Amino acid sequence: MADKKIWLVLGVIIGFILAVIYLLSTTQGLPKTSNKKEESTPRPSSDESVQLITIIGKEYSFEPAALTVSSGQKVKIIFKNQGFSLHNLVIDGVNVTSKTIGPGEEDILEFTAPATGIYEIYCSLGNHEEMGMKGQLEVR
Ligand SMILES: [Cu+2]
Repeated sequence: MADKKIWLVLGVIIGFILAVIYLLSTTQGLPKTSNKKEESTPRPSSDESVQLITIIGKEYSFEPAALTVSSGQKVKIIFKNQGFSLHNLVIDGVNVTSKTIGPGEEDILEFTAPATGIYEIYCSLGNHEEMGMKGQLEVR
């Protein structure tokens, strides 16, 4: 009697596991073929097209001070403060402003390059811009 029960329970468990495996393989298999094309097109193109730029800010400069990007390009700027006081990075006309960060800190700015032209970059704190914390973003 006890043996029969164990086999019955085992049979139910094995049947359940097989059913789950079957369901998983069919549910994964079906959308895989339909999603593949949608997923594979945007992923590589968005990753490839991001232009990564690192800008070092300190007293009183940006390095590099001249940037060139293409209009419509996705741009990711890693702004690092390697000075000894607070700094930030503002790009005029692009609506891009970093956080004000302390020495050793960094902030990441992401935006899509606007229409062609030259956009001023500066630090908006104190007289840092006058002292030389400025640069230019050229959009071609
Ligand atoms: Cu500054």
